[in-house]
Amino acid sequence: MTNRYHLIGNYVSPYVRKVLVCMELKGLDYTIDPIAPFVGNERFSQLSPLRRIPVLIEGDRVLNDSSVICQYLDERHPQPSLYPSDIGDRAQARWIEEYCDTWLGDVVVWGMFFQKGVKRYVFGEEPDEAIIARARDEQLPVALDYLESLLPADGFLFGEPSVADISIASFLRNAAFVRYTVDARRWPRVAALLERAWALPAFRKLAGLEEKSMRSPLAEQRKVLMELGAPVSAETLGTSVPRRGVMRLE
Ligand SMILES: N[C@@H](CCC(=O)N[C@@H](CS)C(=O)NCC(=O)O)C(=O)O
Repeated sequence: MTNRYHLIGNYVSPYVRKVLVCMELKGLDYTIDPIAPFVGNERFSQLSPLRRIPVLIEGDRVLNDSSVICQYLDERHPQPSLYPSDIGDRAQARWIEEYCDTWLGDVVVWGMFFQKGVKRYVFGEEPDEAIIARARDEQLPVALDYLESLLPADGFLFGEPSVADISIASFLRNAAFVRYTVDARRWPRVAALLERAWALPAFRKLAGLEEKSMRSPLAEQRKVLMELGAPVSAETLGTSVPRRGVMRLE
């Protein structure tokens, strides 16, 4: 039997992780084509006009953007709900998700993870140390101050884990990938939330696949992920030639 959902996107992407955690929390079956956006073929360009991951395929339906996908999955499969029931809390959760997708994405993904990982290992270029230092020493601390001011001392933001907690934990995983540890003395609530969120079975299950992906060249990732039991699809939209995305020059 074919799975209802097919996801295109690499395990190391925080946007893909958001969707995967939602699917795992909801117990949905899926297949995955774990490509990096940079190696997508022409078919990928058709499915993802901005050449970005994740893309969710459900039969003839193609959905782009992690927030759109998470909300769609939540509406299709309401239990457990990943959006707070109170309208005000729900708006707040969406804002935190948006803040992570945009600003934490800029700082953690483009300022740190792309520079230290993708740029060197995918494009064979030297990282820009000034961009990394600014992201790590100036921009991320301000973002962590802001998150610290929002977070509760215990539990999750709105009781049960919501898309807001998932977003924070997904993006800060990428900071951990480049060996950044949130200082628990300076940001105790952020550090504790990360510990709680990353301990959820959904995050734990993905962590093994992320770590293996990080340690394997793109060309070998499908094979090693299959060996680990990941639901990798038989077909891929990946090529062996990385190219720059549509949206960014850096
Ligand atoms: N707003 C989008 C952003 C997705 C995104 O930027 N994904 C990154 C992967 S970490 C990507 O595909 N980047 C390629 C590019 O921008 O060229 C979402 O939430 O899905």
